[in-house]
Amino acid sequence: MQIFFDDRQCLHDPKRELHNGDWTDYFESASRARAIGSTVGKADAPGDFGEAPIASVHSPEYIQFLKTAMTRWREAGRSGDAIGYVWPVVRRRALQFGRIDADLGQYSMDASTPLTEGTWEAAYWNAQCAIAAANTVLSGDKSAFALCRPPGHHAGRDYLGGYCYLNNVAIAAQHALDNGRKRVAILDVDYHHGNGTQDIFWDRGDVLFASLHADPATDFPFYWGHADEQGEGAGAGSTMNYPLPRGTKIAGYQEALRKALERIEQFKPEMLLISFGADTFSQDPISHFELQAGDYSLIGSDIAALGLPSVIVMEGGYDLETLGQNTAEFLSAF
Ligand code: SP5
Ligand code: ZN
Repeated sequence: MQIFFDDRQCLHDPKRELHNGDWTDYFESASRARAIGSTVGKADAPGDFGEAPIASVHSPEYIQFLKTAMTRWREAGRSGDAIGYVWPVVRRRALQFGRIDADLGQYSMDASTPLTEGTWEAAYWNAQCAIAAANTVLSGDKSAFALCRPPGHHAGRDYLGGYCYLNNVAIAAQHALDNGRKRVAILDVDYHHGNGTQDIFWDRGDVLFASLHADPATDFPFYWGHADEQGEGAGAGSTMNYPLPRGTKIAGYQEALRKALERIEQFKPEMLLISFGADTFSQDPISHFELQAGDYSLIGSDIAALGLPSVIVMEGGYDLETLGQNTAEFLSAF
């Protein structure tokens, strides 16, 4: 399986985040990429597909914000990473500000996703990896892996959050649709709900979004991922949410996975894109499922049994000791 990674993805390197009310080292570190890279085998740098595939998912204002936020932050006299501290609750109005703090709130959904000097460049090459992986499968390979980091599934059309800036899996899915595919499915098996991906394809009938995740009644991102969220308009019924309780083990996980896979089969997609997070692992420092080593090959096999051309995109997973092994195990099923 071809694997895509670009060293520039490590230019994004926030120092710390707010965790349970205190500052802690940033969980989504560049070391994650190295941990995964050391177990999954040789990776290739992606080609440069340009900004157009990114702009077909994200708004021009948001892309401009990502590119310029750090310069504006410095111009405002700030040291350290750029983090918002005030939000337009329920997006009151589309006001235009010149003030960086106001824009940080306008274009983000949480305070745990700082911008650093290298964030745009890292996010850009990160997205190129996802596009390259999709392109490889469009060209006939059975599967490909985008070693994305920072992750993407919490980022919406015009907002960042949950360690995510550009929605890599959504960009790859849209790239497939813009290159001749009529219907694609996205299966999200990160511990957290993929709110950004859901928002992006909410009213779209050509993309099925199915997600298994910790019940948002107890876990981030709280405001998305409940079972009754099923899409609207042309997308009514094309969003499927399978919230699972904390403590979920492989048996309960596979039961929900079977339902999601049945739904995907009914949809008859031409391509499957998988948002893979290893933060479902029992030892993950910010998550609460009970999956064990060995379970990832079972989950991978269940998904691979669909026999669909598959693009696997890396999302979360924060236990550096086991992240590489669990990811390699999942990939080996494809
Ligand atoms: C891609 C991805 O996995 N993003 C996750 C973002 C989660 N950010 C906030 C997590 C807050 C976790 N607090 C957990 C307390 C556990 N005792
Ligand atoms: Zn996650």
